[in-house]
Amino acid sequence: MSDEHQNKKREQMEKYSTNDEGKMTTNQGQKVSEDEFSLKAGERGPTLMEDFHFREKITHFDHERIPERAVHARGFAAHGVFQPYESMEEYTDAGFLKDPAKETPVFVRFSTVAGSKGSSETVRDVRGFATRFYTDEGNFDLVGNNIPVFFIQDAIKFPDLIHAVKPEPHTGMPQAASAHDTFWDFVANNQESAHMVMWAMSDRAIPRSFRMMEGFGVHTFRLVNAKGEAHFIKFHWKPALGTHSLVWDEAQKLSGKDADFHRGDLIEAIENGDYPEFELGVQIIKEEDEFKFDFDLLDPTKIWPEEEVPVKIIGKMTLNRNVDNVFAENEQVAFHPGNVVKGIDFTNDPLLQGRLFSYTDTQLNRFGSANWHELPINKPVCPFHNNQRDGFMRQTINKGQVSYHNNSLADNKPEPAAEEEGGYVHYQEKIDGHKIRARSDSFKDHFSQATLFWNSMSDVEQDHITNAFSFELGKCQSSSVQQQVVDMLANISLELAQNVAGNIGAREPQSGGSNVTKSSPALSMMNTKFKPNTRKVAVIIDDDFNGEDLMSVVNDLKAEGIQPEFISDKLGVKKAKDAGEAQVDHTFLTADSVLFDAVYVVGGENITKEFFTTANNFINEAYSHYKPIGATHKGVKWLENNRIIGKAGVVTSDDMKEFASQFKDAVAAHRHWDREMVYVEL
Ligand code: HDE
Repeated sequence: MSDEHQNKKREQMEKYSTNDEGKMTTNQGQKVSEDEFSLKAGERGPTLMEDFHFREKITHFDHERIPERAVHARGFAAHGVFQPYESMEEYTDAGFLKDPAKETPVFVRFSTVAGSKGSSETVRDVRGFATRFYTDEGNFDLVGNNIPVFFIQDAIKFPDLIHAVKPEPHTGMPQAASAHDTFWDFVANNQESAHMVMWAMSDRAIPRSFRMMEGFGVHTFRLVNAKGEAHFIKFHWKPALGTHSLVWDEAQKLSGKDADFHRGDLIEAIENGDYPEFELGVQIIKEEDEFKFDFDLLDPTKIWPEEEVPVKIIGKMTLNRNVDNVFAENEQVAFHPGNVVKGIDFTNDPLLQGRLFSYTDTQLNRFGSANWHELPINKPVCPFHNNQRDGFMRQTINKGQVSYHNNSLADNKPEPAAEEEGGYVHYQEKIDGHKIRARSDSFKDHFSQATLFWNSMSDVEQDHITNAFSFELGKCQSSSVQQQVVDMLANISLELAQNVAGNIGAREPQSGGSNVTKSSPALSMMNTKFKPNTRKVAVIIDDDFNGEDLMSVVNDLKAEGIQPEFISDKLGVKKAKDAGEAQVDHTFLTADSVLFDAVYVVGGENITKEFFTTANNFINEAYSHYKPIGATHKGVKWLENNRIIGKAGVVTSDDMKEFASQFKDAVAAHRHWDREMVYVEL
């Protein structure tokens, strides 16, 4: 085992790992002499019941599947570490947040919500962002999403929401998509969803990469310090590479070209040593300020605008190791928002309260036993013991006679007090109320923050939201549902409602609108970080290119963390006209424009018509997705043919140094929205 990235969790998991090297045996340890033919009565005779090897192999296979997650079935995970920048002792007694020298192992699973386990990864959906911290004081699971609010305010509505968004029961369609009647019928008739659907229709719901998403704990939690003093907080993850998205047409095409696009991207980045990094931030509100805001802190359909309550960055998470086995780690991890450590506590957010029940229950269904905490990926790195015993698949051999409390025969008592012994003590919030099934009046404003979100978007982002609503509602069959949603949108923005109505043939609302004029610049992805690192550039190349110039550009791009890959008509080697050659990574058959962030057209001296036509489609598609396009040498001629020279994000130059520098900036910008499309003249 290499010592790189060694930590307590890894050491623990290594004990369960096997390389399956050596001679094959049955599960009982008998050496297997033959694994190709079952035992038969005669070469052409029936298989014999006594073939224990056959029976064992088939039986195990028959039972290999476990139920997929009810939601978030499609996901992928990685290991890493978290380290705080400073001690958060003032706010929390959580050990892993108090010592800046301490590295805590983490395991993160990213996911889509609606799709089944085998669905495409680039669909329009919320992304799960679940992080487990294996702290010395037990597991802390921050089970969040890449969108900071949720569709509903009370957990009792979760089954309704999920029934509405999952494939419709009478057809089993559509897979991994919200663009159908039942989802939008739910939204129109449960208008607390208004804020969240604005996010879900924005580009946040089609991330470029798991590495380029923000993460949010969504609910308000409490941090509690050693003195028992509490603060309300919200958790944030901020990606080092900034928050970036696909464009919708690209996302849809990617679903076909590479349904594993996001996991592939994560695996590759970690393999290349480009470890994804996320900074942990907290927004903090004093207990006595609970009622000072125009939203209720317990309402999970509300954000705390960053301009009003700044995000304090408190540490960094680095993902540095891929999983060894997808089932044992990715599938068997059982997150639970109720897994907290001392110093972190819940609030009365009714969505969070309901989640605290659901996650235990769902794991019982997935694993068929209460012993899932014994699975290697779920085991805390600190010792754990109590009087719980037995059950299906129990592995621990609890020695001794005592499995009850109180007792006098053993010393297995609870730790009495938080401060002295580290036992978890719940924050002693005073509660006084009537038993009642109701929504608090303070939860009833469903539209102000939806408008805040809309106001905060750039023109491009607003266009994308309008188009997304038009797409989703355009896919609905029921004109009543379409109209109900349009009428609902009028409460957020009349302009949005009217534009969507125009696109889908619904009646344009004439009144409505919002008097919210505030905006929150932090919500716009235009204000994120822009970096060239790990962006993939398709270098289109044929024989007789200028070798020296190409290498100069490629080296300069690589120095900026950009990843050039060579694309041509055939695999093999392409020869330069001067010195050098290039190994082709992909052909036009195996690669596609949507798999790259940018295109660099180098060309060659004597390309064929077929080559030119195929390459042209590649370039045009990248252009239509607003991607950076660069060209030197013969490539410049091609772009002239396409009439795209001089357009935004299109870089050409005779000077290779200057070209590489300008192209790098164009790549860092990611998309060039102010680019005009080239239309066919009528
Ligand atoms: Fe979940 N959610 N959820 N959820 N959730 C599950 O638990 C549930 C909610 C989230 O990668 C399930 O182990 C209820 C909000 C993530 O393994 C299930 C409610 C947020 C993941 C469940 C919510 C989330 C899940 C399915 C409403 C963001 C994937 C399998 C009260 C803060 C974790 C499982 C992973 C998974 C229930 C709402 C995030 C069924 C009842 C809000 C990231 O237990």
